[in-house]
Amino acid sequence: MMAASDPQGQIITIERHILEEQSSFPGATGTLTNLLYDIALAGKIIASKTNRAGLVEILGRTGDTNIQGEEVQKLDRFADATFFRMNDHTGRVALMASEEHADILPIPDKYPTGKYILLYDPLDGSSNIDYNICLGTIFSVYRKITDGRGSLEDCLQKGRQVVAAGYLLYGTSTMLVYSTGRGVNGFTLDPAVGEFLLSHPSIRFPKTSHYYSVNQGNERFWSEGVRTYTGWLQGRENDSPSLSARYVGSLVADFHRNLLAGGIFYYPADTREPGKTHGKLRLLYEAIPLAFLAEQAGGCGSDGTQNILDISPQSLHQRTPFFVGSRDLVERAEAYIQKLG
Ligand code: P6P
Repeated sequence: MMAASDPQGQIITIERHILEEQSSFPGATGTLTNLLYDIALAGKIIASKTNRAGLVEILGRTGDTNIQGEEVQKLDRFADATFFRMNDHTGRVALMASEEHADILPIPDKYPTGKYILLYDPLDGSSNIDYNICLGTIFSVYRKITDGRGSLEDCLQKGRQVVAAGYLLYGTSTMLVYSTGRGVNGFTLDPAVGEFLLSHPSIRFPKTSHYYSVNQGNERFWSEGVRTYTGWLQGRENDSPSLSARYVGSLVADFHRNLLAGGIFYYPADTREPGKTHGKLRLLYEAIPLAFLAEQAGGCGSDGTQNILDISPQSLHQRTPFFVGSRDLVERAEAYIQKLG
């Protein structure tokens, strides 16, 4: 639903929306507000490059591999550096952690630190860069819980402690979708004026779902419960929802479509190799922020047995099986896994 303006026809920019949200938080100092501004600006800068990724200076691989063992694209590195540099000097953040880096990212000593912790996947879906397919940035914000300039413990908080989370989607248009715990709102970048304008207020999963998103090329590695659940989604049972399959291979794009149209994304644990027994997706950088958003929109996120937001992270790059989307579909997946394994 496009609603870039309020009933009186005024244009609602993300700046105005964040400021108005701040006013509903007693005692808010404006630090989180400004941090969200900084994230929005980082998104605009990254978007300006993803929209021109076909040009030599930003396309292609760097020849390096990241902590995940994945090839680092020039655009990955650009997005990662942009997120860090937009936040390293502001005094709003005590510590950062990026899906692209093995360890936590302290604030340089020459800069002040603040009370928030920022975790981000700077460019999710980057294996799709060469094919001009949607990409995304995913972020989550926590309060610092330790003394001093922050430590790993600050990054390993449960998803229930998330203060704000969201994603940027670099698609046919650039969107910023975020929540501070008071519902989910979507903003579309108007490149003519360089502003994110409110286009999707108060997003909720529809009551009726339409899509399921999973890489069915991995089906032979799934448990019996997941295989049977997938058959249910496809219409093989009397009470099936008979959904259509949609799988982009960029988590943010798949999540966003299912959020607006109703559906579920899942990347189950698979038995292919020991490292993937726990699934492919990252708990801190992908599952927790999207599970937070899903819950704020009336859905939920699960690892197949428990709510993602209740998991105590043990390491920065911990992986997890991930089921996220319309609540009824996620809960049915849990039921099949509980019954059949
Ligand atoms: P597969 C991208 O690399 C990513 O992390 C997510 O964005 C996406 O949902 C998933 O991996 C795709 O993985 O194994 O289906 O290619």
